[in-house]
Amino acid sequence: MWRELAPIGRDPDTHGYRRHAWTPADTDCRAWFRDQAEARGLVHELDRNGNQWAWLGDPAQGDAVVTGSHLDSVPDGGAFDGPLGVVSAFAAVDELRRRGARLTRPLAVTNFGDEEGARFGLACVGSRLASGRLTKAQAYELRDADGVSLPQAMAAAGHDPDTIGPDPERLARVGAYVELHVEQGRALDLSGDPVGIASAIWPHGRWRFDFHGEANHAGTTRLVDRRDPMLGYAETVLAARREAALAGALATFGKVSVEPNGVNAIPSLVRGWLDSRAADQSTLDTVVTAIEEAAREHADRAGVELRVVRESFTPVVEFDHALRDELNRMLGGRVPVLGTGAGHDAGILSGALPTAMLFVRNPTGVSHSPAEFAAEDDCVAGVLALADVLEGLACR
Ligand code: HGY
Ligand code: MN
Ligand code: MN
Repeated sequence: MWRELAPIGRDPDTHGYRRHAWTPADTDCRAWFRDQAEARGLVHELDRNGNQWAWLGDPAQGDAVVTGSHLDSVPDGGAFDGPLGVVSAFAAVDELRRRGARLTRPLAVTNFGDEEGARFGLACVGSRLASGRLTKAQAYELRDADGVSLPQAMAAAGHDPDTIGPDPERLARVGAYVELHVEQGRALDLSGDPVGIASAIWPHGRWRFDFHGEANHAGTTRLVDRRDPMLGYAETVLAARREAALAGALATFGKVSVEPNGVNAIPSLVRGWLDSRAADQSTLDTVVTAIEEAAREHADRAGVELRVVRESFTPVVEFDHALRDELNRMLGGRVPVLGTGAGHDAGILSGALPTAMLFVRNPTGVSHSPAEFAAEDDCVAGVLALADVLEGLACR
C-alpha cells in the first residue's frame, strides 16, 4: 500500500509532497483510497463534503468505530503526516481479519479531505464542514492564491459543491473516532516508546498580516520618501519571535507574498501569514495581541497601512478522557500520554463525538518537511496497536 501511494504528488527534486485539496494529486490519492477499500471488500462512500469512508458492516447499525486520517499535504510535506494513519487503518483491518476478530459494531476507514488547508488557508475543511464548524457560505468564500474558489475547485475535480454542509446524521452513527498519526515531535523518541496516546491539542490559529505601502522605484526614491511595507513585515517577524519566546509560545511566519515582487521596485503590498500556538488560550491571546500591536507600531513608523485577518482558528482540544484511558488499558496501561501543538481532524471532531489519537514514534521529530520519517518497525507497532484498539472497541 505504502509503495503504491508514495509516488502520488511527490516532487521529483525535493521528494516532498504537493497533495493539495482538489488538485489532480488529491484526485489520485482518492482513487488509491477507493482501490484499497474495494480490494478489501469494504463499501466505499464519498460523503457530501468529499470525505471518503470505507465501511465494514452496516453503518445504519450506528455506534461505529471509525479510524483514518488525511491524504493531503502541506507544500513540500513529508510522506507520513496523514498517509500513515490511512495506510495503518487499512493494515489494521487486514490484521483484524488475520486474527479472525468478530466485529459487533460497524467499522470504517476514513480519508478526511483538505486537512492541511494548504490551498485555501483553512485547516481541516472536510471535518469542519461535516461537524458544522464551517458553514457552506463560509466555505464558498475560500479562495486559493490564483483566486479559484473552493466550490470551483471542487466542481473542477468532479465533486458537486452544492451538496456541502453539516452531516449530523453521519456523525451520529459514529461511536468513536481513533486517528493514528506520526508524532510531530520527539517525545516518543526521548521516552523510547514506539507508540503514544494523545492527551490534548494546543489552541492554534493562522492570521494574515497585510502591509499596504506605496510602490516606487528602488533606484530613485530617497529613503525618507518611502512607504515600504517590507520594513513593517520584517520588523513584525522579529517581534513575533520575541513575543513568543517571552510567553513560552510558538509563532511562525512561514508564508509571505509580495506585490509586485520586483527586484527593483519598492513593494505596494506585503502579505505575511502568522501561525501561532500556545498551551492555553490566554497565552495565545496575549502573544497574538502583542504581535499585532508591534506590527501596528512598525507599520506606522514605516508609513504603511496594516490589516490583520484571522483566517483559521482551533480552540484547545482535550481528547475524551474515557476513550483515552480505555485505549491505554487496551495497550497494556504503560503507553505515554502526550499533548501536541499539531492540529488534526480528531481535534475538530472531538466536539461532535468521542475521539482519540495514537502517535507513532518519529525519531527526528521533523514534520512538514520531506525529511519526515518513521521506522518501519515503529509503523508496524502502530498498526498492531491500532488493531488492538479497534478489536477492543468493535468486538465487544
Ligand atoms: O498545522 C497543523 O497543525 C496540522 O498539520 N494541520
Ligand atoms: Mn500536517
Ligand atoms: Mn496531519
